[in-house]
Amino acid sequence: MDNLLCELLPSDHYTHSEKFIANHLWYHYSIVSPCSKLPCQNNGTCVPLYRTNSYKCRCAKAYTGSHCEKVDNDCSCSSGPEGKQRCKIEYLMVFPEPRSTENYAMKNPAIASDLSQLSLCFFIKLVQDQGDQIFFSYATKQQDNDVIIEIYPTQTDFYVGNELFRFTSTNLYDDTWQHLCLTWANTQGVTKLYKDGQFTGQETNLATKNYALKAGGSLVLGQEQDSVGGGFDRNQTLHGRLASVNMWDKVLSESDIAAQYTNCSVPHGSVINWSAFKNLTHGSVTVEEP
Ligand SMILES: [Ca+2]
Repeated sequence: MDNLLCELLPSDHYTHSEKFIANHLWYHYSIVSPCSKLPCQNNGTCVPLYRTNSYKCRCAKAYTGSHCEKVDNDCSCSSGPEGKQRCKIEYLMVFPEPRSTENYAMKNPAIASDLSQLSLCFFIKLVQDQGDQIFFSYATKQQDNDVIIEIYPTQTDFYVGNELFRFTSTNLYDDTWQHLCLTWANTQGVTKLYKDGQFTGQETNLATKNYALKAGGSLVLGQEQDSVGGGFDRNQTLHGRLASVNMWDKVLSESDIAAQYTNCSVPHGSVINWSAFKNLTHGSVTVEEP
C-alpha cells in the first residue's frame, strides 16, 4: 500500500467555509469541532474556539442571545426603517428623482366604510425639492381633497374634507427618517400630530365637526389628485422614501403611538394596510425589501 500524504490545514470549514472547495484527490479528516452540532439558530454563524473547545454564535440581523434564539427587541427608531431595526419593516417605497407625475402608488377603491375618525401612521424620509410635496391624497367623487397631507419646508398641512389643519412646528426635511401619526375625530373637529412617538400639537377646525369621509375613493401615495385617480401636478410630487403607511378607523391612544416608535413597528391598519400597496406602484417608484 502506498504511503499516505498527510496535510495539516490551517483552518476549517466553520471558520473559512468560502475557502473550502471539493477535491476528489484528497480525503480530509478533522477533529471534532465545537460547531459540528450546529448550535446557532436562525441562520447564525458558528465560530469555533478550539483552544477552549467552545464556540460563539454570530447572529443574523434581528436575532440575539448566545445561540441567536431571541428576537432582537432592542430597536431604537432613531435611525428609521433603514437602521438596525429595518428587520421590522416589510418593505420601503422609493419615490425617485426626477419628480414626475408618472411616479405614484394607487389603491382604488381604498376605503370600505365611511369614517368619522381616523389615525394615520407612517415612516417618511423626504428630500427637499422645489414646491410642496404631497405624500397622501384620498379623493372621492364628492371631494377630491377628502384627505391630503401636504408637506412644506416650514409647515405640514393636513386636510379633511378640504378643511385645513396647519402644523408649523415640524420640520420634516432633515434628511432623516421620521415616524409620524395624525389623528382626527369629527366629535370635536380636532387633529393631533405625533412625531417620533411624541405628541407635538393639535389643531381644531370646527367645519370638520360631524363630517364623515366617504367610502369608495381612491388613495394615491406620492401625488395630489384633482379628480379620482388623476389630475396630478409635478410640483406636488413626493421625492423621498415611505414605509409602513397604515390607517385605522379610530383615534389611537398616545401610548399606542408611543409604542409604535419604541418598537419601531407600525401594526397593520384596519382601514389601510401597507401590505396591500406593494404591488400597486407606477412609473419609477421602486420597492426595497430589507
Ligand atoms: Ca386636489
